[in-house]
Amino acid sequence: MHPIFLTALSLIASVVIACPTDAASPRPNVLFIAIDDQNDWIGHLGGHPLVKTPCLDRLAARGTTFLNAHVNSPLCNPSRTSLMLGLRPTTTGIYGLAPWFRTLPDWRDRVTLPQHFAAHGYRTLATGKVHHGGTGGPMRMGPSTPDDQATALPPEFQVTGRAGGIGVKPDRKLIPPTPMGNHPLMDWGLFPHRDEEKGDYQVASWAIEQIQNAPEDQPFFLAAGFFLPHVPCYATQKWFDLYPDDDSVLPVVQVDDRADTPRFSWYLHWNLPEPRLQWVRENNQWRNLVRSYLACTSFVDAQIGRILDALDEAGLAHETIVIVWGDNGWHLGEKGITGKNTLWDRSTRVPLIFAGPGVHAGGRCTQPAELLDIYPTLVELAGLPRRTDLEGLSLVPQLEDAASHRERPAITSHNRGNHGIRSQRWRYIHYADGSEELYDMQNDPHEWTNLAGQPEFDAVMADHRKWLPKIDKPPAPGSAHRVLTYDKSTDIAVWEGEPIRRTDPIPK
Ligand SMILES: [Ca+2]
Ligand SMILES: [Ca+2]
Repeated sequence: MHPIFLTALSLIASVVIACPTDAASPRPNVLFIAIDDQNDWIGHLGGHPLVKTPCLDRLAARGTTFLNAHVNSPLCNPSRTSLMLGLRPTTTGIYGLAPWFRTLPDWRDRVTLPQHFAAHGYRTLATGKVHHGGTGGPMRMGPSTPDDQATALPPEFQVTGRAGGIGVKPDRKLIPPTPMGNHPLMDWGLFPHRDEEKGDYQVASWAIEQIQNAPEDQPFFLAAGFFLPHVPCYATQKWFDLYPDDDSVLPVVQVDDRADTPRFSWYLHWNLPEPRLQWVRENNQWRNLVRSYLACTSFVDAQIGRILDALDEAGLAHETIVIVWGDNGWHLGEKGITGKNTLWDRSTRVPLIFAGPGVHAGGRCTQPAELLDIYPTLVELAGLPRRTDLEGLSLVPQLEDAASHRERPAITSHNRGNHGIRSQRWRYIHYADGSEELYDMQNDPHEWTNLAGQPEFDAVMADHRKWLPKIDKPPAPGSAHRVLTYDKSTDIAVWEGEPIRRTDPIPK
């Protein structure tokens, strides 16, 4: 056969071959799953030896999981804002539970991650806690007002479903009054109800309906945000029964662990509703809290499993990118506290799992990753136009080869001047008053021995200091709730409007 004819034939063949591929591989859907206050107590992350999360572990096995993924802020609103905007908290000045970023002129028109997908033909849907204020907007207690409508902006998502949240709850708190305000959310324990009465069950059900009824001619970006294991952690007997009712469930702690952490480390969680370890111990609540948290973790895992099963049953698993992330971790006694608002691994390390088209199956990445990386990663995976105004780095190299090197460490900021730098081996912390911590995560995974100040680690410290954010904005207008500022000239910190002096006793 004549060579030109052969070439023509092969061209035709390649066109013919290409056509069905294009038809069978439309732009991938995105299933975007958030878990609130979920630390690294996930089976395959190894954060707790007894935790049962079979659904997330199965997802990790069919995708790539990040074993060293960290939040950019250890608190709901700043963490989620950072992820959705693709900007560090130090760039926006959003560190507290307020403001909602749309109230700030700089970010009023910012195109968030789902809006970028919407702008490129995706149908965007959301249910539950995706932003700090649910599917969008500030946390509100009542119905919308005419003022809201007057300042109406394009919706964060085109379609919104069940609000989720706590769902059914007992008439009164199950645990004794907690110090530092006896906050109504600060509660946990065994509470009889049906799974279906929980907000998270309803969130999963709504997401499943959307998958089952997804239009065939338009890709979707479906966000489902789970509230648990955020407090209050109520669970029924069958979820409690997954865990032994003895002290084997307790995390290992060192009694005087805070002896070598700077006093300033307390300022980051100075006066909060979350009780200290001493209180949960003295009130016989430690095991109850740990089992409640574990039970709720398994409950959410099962709800995610329901959604993933629906995706399989709809035949969409091979054309849907699934991503699961947690917005911040939670201490359950480690470092003498419960709660978040710290720069240690228990507060910053979270699940981050990708699966689906373009993602290597069975990948386990130990390179540091940040939630900030999700925006550019999903944009690249879905083949959308890239943006040049994002501060994260695409994780696609690690999704193709988990060993692919990533130079940048994970950087977590909690209020201006306080930063945690997590590299593959080390955890370095710098506080606003200049005090520091350093941990060798390889030999001291519990971060028990602060190495800062030991001359043999000077080079490691210097190496990590290089990554401290160059932009470090003060709190944005309207900042409130868990906001800390510090004045070097007077050495006075201000926590939620109240001054803290060097000699003030640490609140219990
Ligand atoms: Ca949270
Ligand atoms: Ca220590």
